[in-house]
This record gives sequence, C-alpha cells and structure tokens, in this order.
Amino acid sequence: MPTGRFMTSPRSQNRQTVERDFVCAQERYAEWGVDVEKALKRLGLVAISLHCWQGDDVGGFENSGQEIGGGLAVTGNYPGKARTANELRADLDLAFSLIPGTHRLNLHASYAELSGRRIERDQLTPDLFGNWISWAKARQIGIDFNPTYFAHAKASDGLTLAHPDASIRKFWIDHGVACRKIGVEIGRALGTPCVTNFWVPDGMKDTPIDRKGPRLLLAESLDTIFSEPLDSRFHLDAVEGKLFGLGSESYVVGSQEFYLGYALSREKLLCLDTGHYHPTEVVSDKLSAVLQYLDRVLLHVSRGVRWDSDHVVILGDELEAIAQELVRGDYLHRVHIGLDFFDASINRVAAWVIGTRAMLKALLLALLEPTAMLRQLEADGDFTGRLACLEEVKTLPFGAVWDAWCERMNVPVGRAWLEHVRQYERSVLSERVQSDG
Ligand code: RNT
Ligand code: ZN
Repeated sequence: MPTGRFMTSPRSQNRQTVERDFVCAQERYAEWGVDVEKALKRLGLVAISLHCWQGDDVGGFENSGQEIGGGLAVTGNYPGKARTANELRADLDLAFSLIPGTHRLNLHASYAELSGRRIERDQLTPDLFGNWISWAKARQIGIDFNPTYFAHAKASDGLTLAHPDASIRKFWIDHGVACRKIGVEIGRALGTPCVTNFWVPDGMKDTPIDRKGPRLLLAESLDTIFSEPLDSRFHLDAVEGKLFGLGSESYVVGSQEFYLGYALSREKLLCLDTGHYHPTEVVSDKLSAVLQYLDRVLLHVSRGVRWDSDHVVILGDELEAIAQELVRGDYLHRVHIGLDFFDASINRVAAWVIGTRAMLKALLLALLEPTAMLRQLEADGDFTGRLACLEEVKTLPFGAVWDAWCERMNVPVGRAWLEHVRQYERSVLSERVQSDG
C-alpha cells in the first residue's frame, strides 16, 4: 500500500521543495539586508515587450515575395514557423503562458492583416490591426508598434527616409505618419501608451562622399512625420540608431550620435539596441549617461555575437549589467524594455521564452542586490570590500527565489516549460507545412 507520502503528485512535491528552498533563500538574503518580497513586488510590475518578429523570421503577412532586406538576415529553417496572424497569436499565447508576469507585444507594420488585399504601406490604417488589438484587449496586455522600412521594393537600394528621390522619401514619410496614427489608436484602445519605434536601414556599403546630405534629409523626413503632436497618455515616439548592417558597413545615416541629438532636441525616446554598437561598447554604461538628459529610453535587448546583432538573449554579464543599472539608478519606470532578436535555428516559441525569462531573471538578480551596502563600501573607499562582496553576492540562492516566483505566477518552474513547448511542437507546429520551404 502506498503511503501518503508516495501518493503526493510530483507537482506538489516540487511545490513543497520550491517553498522550502524559498524560505531558506529569504533568510540568506535577509543576512545581506535584502527584502526578497519587496524585490518580487517590483519585478511583478515590469512589462517586457515581446517582439512579434521572432515568431516568423521577420516575415510579416504582406505576402509580397520581397526579401527581408534592410541589412537584416535570419538564419535557420527550424520547422513550424507561423504562417498567419492566428498562428502567430497562438504561438505568442503559449510563450506568454510560460513567462511569469504580464507583458506586452511589439508589433511591426508588416503584420497588418490585409485579408488578401494589396494595401500599400503609406495607406495602412488602424482597422488592419483590429484583430491584434482585440487579442491584446482580451489578455489585458499593451502593444508597441514599429513602421516597417524594409522588405519592400521602395527600400531595395537600402535608402528610405534619406532617399535622394523626393517621391520615395514621401512614400516613407507617409508610412511613418500612418504608423503613428495606428500607434495612437492602439494606445487609446488598450489604455496604455504604445511606443512606436522608428528604425530605418539607410546607409551605404562603401565609403560615401556625402555623409552630411542624407543626415539632413533624415532629420527633415522625421520632423515631417512627427509634426502632428500626439497624446502621450496613448503614444510615445522612439528612434533607433545603429552602427552598421549588412550592406551598410561603411555608413549608417541614423547613427548613435544622430539619434541621440535627434531624441534630445525633439524630445523623443532614444532606442538603444544592445546589438548595435562596437563589440566592446556596452549599453549598460550608456543608460545613466543618456537618462541624465532624456526622459525615457526604449531598450531593444538583443545579443550580439561577433558581427551579428540578433542572437537569443541569455543571462550573461551584459544583460546582468543592464538590469543592475536600471535598478541601481531607479530607472525602471523610465525605461521601456523590448526584445529584439531573431533565430530560426531553434524552436521559435522557445526562443521567446528563453529570452524573456533571461531578461526577467536579470532584473530579479538586480532587485536582489544588496545595493545600499555595496554603495556604502564604495563611498567609504573600501574597494576591496566592494569587489569581495560583489563576488560573494553572485552565489546567493537566487535560483530558489526565481523558482518560487514562477510557481507563484503559475508558470512552469525550471525546465518544465520546455515540455510544454515540445508538446506544442508535436501537436501544432509539426502540422505546419511551409510553402517557401
Ligand atoms: C534592426 C533594428 C530593428 C529591427 C526590427 C525588426 O537592426 O534592430 O529594431 O530589428 O525593427
Ligand atoms: Zn532593434
């Protein structure tokens, strides 16, 4: 006869272990003066914007047959890519269900639901995103937005808002105007400001003679796009710079300096993509610099590997450093956190889950830091103590707190989430036949 102990399900046994470890961890953190419950409460308020484009390799639903272009490249052909908006939403639902907390969706204009119609990007309207809005409303999540300045015949030479041809510039300006109208409608409908982020690929493969002209044009085009003021309760504009891309190795019009100046002078959000800088240059060190002058910042959290900027985010040194800066500087309420990576070589839903859970883990680690104590050591000039304690803090039982948080938020603990993704892969993703191979 099985005893009561053996009749306990593995799930509730797990729960007991998780709770026991949590209580021990809480005591250990208390020894360092850290209030674990306070950290968890703050973590619960953070919304990460999940980028729709990880779900279908930045494909979108225009079915125009255009190459992605813009210097963006997605490698891998893992089966099961979402082919329709409904499939993408189902995939996102699964990802959201495996990530603790309430998060957001980051949508690109190329994910409009055109129902087979051919609607040009300068003609996009909010109703084409109606299904996305209803979906988000039902889940009580916010949406952020992005105009799509790539994967289009009018962007095939790598120039859009800085194009020398005024009619092409006009087309892309109108696209920007249309996207802000969509963004503000999204924000109004969902009751949370939609951050609309402008990134354009404009640049040159080889050394340009004129670096100044395109920058004048880009500023002029952006000023035209932003000329209509929008209610900041519903909408915020962001601009994203870049160092180089495929095909824009020698010159990018919208560089870091260009957009820092633009965001400051026009009171826009600056978007810092962690994969858009020199390999040893880090966004963690930029936050306290730019936030001296800018009200708000948007993060595109990505992972650069050598020349590529878009690997799935993992819990590594730079991610931890970014989270530490956000917490230590009390910037969490001024920084919008979005993810930006695309990996088609692994299960795409898993990629979202891994990246978002990593971002949240980094934030929790930072929230559990005995910052006041470390600050004091630094203020006292005790750099020996600062380094010694920083190293000791690294082995505090953070994992036990993270597991308890997942349990509390009703999402799988540890690697248990992976089984849900595998199950979905077997029952849903494996049925998706790709038309484009
Ligand atoms: C490109 C930028 C941009 C894109 C998305 C798809 O280098 O990072 O944010 O990744 O708009
Ligand atoms: Zn980005």
